[in-house]
Amino acid sequence: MNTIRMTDLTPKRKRQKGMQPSAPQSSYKIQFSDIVIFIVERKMGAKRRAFLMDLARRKGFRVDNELSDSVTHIVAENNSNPEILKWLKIHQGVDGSKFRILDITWLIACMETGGPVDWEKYQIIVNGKHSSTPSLHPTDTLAIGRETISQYACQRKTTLKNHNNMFTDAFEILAEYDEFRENEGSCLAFRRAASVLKFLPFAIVRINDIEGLPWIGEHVKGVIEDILEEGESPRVKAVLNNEHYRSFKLFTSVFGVGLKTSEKWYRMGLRTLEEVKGNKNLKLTRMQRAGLLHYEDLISYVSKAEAESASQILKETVWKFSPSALVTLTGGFRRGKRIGHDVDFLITVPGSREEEEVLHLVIDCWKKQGVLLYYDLIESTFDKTKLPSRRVDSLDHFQKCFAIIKLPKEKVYTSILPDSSAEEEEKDWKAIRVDLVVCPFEQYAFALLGWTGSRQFERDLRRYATHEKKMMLDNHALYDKTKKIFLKAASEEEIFAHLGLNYLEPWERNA
Ligand code: DCT
Ligand code: MG
Repeated sequence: MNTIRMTDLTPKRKRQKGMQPSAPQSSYKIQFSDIVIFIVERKMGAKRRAFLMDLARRKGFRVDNELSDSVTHIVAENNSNPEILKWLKIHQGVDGSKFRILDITWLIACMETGGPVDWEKYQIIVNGKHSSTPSLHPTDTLAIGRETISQYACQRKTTLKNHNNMFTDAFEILAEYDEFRENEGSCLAFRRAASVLKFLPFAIVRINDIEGLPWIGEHVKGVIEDILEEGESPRVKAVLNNEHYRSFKLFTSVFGVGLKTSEKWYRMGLRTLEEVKGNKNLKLTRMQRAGLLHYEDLISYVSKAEAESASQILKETVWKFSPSALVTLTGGFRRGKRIGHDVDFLITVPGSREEEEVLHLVIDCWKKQGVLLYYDLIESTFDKTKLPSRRVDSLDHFQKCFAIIKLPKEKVYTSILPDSSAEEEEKDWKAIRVDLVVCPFEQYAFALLGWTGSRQFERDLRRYATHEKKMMLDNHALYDKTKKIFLKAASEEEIFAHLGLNYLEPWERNA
């Protein structure tokens, strides 16, 4: 059990002066309306104050920028009571003695508990000491269980409730930067750290909170420290302004453009999509041309409602040819996400070989109906004499179709002229990306598990199978190397059981 040490909350570096803007209170819903908090900047610094204000607001607390009569709780860090009273008098022109003045650990305890906690033991009293030392850090129970936090995402329940967006967003940017530079090791390190932080049931508010967590290396720790102390990471800021990163981010946002093409365009001195489109020497693939043509639609996320209507359209078509086919929404939407960059589907036909034909029939039908804006059909390359792939990130061998379809929508007016001035044309559809994957019924559970993701979850599941169980898992099968047999499974639950893992629901796989 660890008790709160005041040194834990002391910033290490001298911070820059000046107010750091935080998101306004109105951005967040107030859940505890009878508490109004004011945070004293003295000794804490503007950036840390803004960071804590933002965090508390996100947790449903009302935190005011100014000290007014509405304030019920004043919170300070590393200050004695007389110091605070003097500061309040000079900087706010108020008599602070009429307020309840509490140590910052009260606010932290509230945020970790998810609601107001008793304030008595957190009061900063006149002689400058706390009336009683705050005894229990609400994460103590977790700290005890820290050793049990697995290094594998498949042993952690990770829902979409992320208490540490501030850090995981930063890691995602740094991981992308490394991905673009092909620094695979460092990229993976940031992704693994992000995955661990997404799992944490509390927000990190001080550096001790990350003690004992897996995958927190020096670089990762440095970024967390920066954000805790300054409210932002200079490293992330530099990446966001980096020309290479910005160009790759833009280029790879086009459907059909990967690292190789981005590198080529970047070397050619291209920096914008206008320059790409205007360059007559470029040989674009059919996929890239479609990606550029429908760029605006594809860059705007697909909503859950749009995914549902794509699902309806697909089912109607599939069932015309194979009434007993199973059509399952996979990918992020199956994990409960509200938005996605595409919609993923898995199709299988129990008790027949009809699945071998169904995709061709769907494509022909959609072509006739004018639903297909683009498609790339890849035939199955599955070879049942081969063992599951050793590569964690390898593609599977199912027949699949990467498509862009027209999704009918409410009437939307889009300009067709570049200066967007006059003429407007009615466009009653939106282009969305759809991945259709077809699998034989006996591989359905493996395909479903593989296509549900997240990618980080899948990577760790395979790594776990290899290193902890001497088994090989991919989207087609599970092979036991010790017994030299393939382990059959009719459901995801059975695959988890073969691997000796507790079952995780799809929405707990958001690692
Ligand atoms: N997948 C896989 N092998 C691939 C591609 C994907 O096993 N080569 C799995 C992992 C996630 C799932 O399929 C769906 O992939 P995406 O659509 O890229 O991810 P997502 O989780 O659905 O996220 P998004 O919301 O961005 O579509
Ligand atoms: Mg997807």
